[in-house]
Amino acid sequence: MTDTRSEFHDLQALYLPVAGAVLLIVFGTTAFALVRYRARPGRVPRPTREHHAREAVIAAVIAAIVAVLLTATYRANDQEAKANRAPGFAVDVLAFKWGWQFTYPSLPGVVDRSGDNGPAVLHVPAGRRVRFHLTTRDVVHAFWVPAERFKRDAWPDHPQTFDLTFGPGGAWGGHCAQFCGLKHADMVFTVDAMSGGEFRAWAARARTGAGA
Ligand SMILES: [Cu+2]
Repeated sequence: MTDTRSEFHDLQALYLPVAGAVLLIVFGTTAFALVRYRARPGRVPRPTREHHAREAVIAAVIAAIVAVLLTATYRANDQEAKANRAPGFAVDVLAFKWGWQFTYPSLPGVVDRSGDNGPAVLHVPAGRRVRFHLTTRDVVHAFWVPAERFKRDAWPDHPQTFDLTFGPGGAWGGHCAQFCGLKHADMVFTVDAMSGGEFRAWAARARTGAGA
């Protein structure tokens, strides 16, 4: 999966009407019962009766809705976790207390790291599939880009592989999403998604800088 935004947008479009309908039914029947069956002088409540057939139908309908939601959710999660067979531009992400390091296997020597110059910048080509390898040097962190609707834990001994595609020309914020100690809140980075030409120019500059 590369575009996690569309995947989860579709999922939200399924959940929202169901949640809305449940809200209307619950609040509606409660309000109706409050008004219609409120206590009045001289009124005696009718004894309740069992409605086995009706209750069985309602249970079946609820079970069917849950089954649809579960299937759609697992399918979206599965799509998100699946790395494409053809890896795109590769980035190795190393999380550490308390920063990020981005290296690029196709650009040897080029390193973007959090440090004195501020948060690390992750450079990626826009509109192209980017293959990530994510791990951590110390404790568990999490790679989170809210604009991509993507979050993944970083484990010390279990590197994670996933694909993402970033929209054209933009800079987005990224955070560590797993409380990891004193400076957890400072563990941020920026994603700089550049168009093809811009990206090639950056790669050429970065490579020259790395060689120097
Ligand atoms: Cu962290």
